[in-house]
Amino acid sequence: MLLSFSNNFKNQLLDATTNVSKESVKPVDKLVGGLLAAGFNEDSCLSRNQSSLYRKPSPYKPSEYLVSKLRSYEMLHKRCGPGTYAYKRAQERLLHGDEDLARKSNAELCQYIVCVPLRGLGNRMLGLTSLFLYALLTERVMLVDQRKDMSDLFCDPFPGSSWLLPLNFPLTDQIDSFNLEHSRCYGTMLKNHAINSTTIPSHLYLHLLHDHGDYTKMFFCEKDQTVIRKVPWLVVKSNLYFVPSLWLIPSFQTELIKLFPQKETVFHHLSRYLFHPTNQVWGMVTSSYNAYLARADERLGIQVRVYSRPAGYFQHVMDQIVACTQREKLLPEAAAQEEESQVTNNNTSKIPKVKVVLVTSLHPEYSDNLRNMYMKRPTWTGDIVQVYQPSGDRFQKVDEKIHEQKALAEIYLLSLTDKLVTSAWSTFGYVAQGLGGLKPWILYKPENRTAPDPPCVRDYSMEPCFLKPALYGCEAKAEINAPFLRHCHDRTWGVKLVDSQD
Ligand SMILES: Nc1nc2c(ncn2[C@@H]2O[C@H](COP(=O)(O)OP(=O)(O)OP(=O)(O)O)[C@@H](O)[C@H]2O)c(=O)[nH]1
Ligand SMILES: [Mg+2]
Repeated sequence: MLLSFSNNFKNQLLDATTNVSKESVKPVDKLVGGLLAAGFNEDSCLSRNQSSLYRKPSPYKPSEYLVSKLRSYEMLHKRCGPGTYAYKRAQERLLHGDEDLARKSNAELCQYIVCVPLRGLGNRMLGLTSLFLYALLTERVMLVDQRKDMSDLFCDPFPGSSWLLPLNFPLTDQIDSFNLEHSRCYGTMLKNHAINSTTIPSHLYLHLLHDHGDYTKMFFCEKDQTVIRKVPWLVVKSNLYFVPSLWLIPSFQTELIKLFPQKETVFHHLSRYLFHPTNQVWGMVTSSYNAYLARADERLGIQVRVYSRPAGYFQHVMDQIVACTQREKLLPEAAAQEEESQVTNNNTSKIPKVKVVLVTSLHPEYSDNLRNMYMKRPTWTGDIVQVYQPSGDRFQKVDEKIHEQKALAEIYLLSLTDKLVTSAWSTFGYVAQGLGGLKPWILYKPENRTAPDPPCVRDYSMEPCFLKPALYGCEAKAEINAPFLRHCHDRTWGVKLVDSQD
């Protein structure tokens, strides 16, 4: 049985990669319901076309309006992206900055958003997705700081043009010095009365990081947006999923409702549109999948993030994982030694199911212990539990290429499971659940080194949590009361988008 599943899987892969169509093989929706554009060179980014072979089709369809908006965005990016005449002109304007920009209409000029996603892969992916949605809403071209490992991790998502910010971008040397106090930071300019609707700078720095100050929060106000809209170049550092606050800006809300009639699908669709692992990362995903996950009857992902300092293996976290997976019936109970013969007699006539558990963590001990538990003792249901952890690097090395490639491969693998357990507060888990279209069971954050009771809770949505919501004295102050926002299970002061409050 295991062999035939594996062979069938390989055949499907072969058919899809060689474009051979056979009646026996279901057609594969390579373009993800129209979300992805056709016309890419398949070999340069295998994940783009092969992902649909590894994923179940998403039950959530992108709206036609979103699809057409993405196609228009791609045209804009092609017209204004690196290497174009428009880009050269915009760069000159940035260097010389002597035009009266306030009098030029947006349509005449290409406008840009330079994304500097920061620290931690999950954080970066959430920041990028939020900024891309902002770019879509404001018709800006999004270019991404490539000095770290962007091109080692992700393929270009837009056809015929690069999303990487050219290395000779005139402000490259200044990017690292941009912070809350910088004279070009939006908050600082507001404080100094250095910006208003008639004094428009050629570029502006936006600090949308976890430590955003009160003035930064004005970014989410309608009247501030009318000023920011006129600035040709925005440089933004972000590590947050700030999409819920965009929803509170009235002029964006109308458009957002058309783009996403199902509010809980924003990250799901945009992440599947944007993030295509490079061939090197895809090799890691497919080799793990084919070796460990393809043959399973059921796949459970468990993402273990430990925040205590120092981090590492803790018995209370292990107990919490076992308690959650058993209480929620995600894994069968293992029998005690004296019960073994009883269990064996009970299950003689049953064909056992193979449940594969994919554990991701910086610490290998969690999967080691879970594996030992199921290796030593039979399960009450007779099912076989196999535990696999692709890596356990122990320490976070956020700027190391291979480390981050492994992290991306693991996020991707988690997104291919049937059911998912994640850790509270972890953006790593948020990305996996969103990509996978999975409502996870969240392991509550342990306090005082004890396993919480209950150990976990089923989330109400697959959307990521906005962990540090921006509230201020404009429209955004109504944030918590908006019918489409709800506090997160894993962080009471965080918010996320929902379709209904139930
Ligand atoms: N390979 C791998 N790396 C991990 C894992 N958990 C954390 N990391 C590393 O640690 C970083 C964690 O940053 P994020 O992806 O933002 O995840 P997070 O859980 O929100 O962590 P913080 O942002 O630091 O609070 C990743 O970029 C990885 O380098 C894991 O399970 N596997
Ligand atoms: Mg994070």
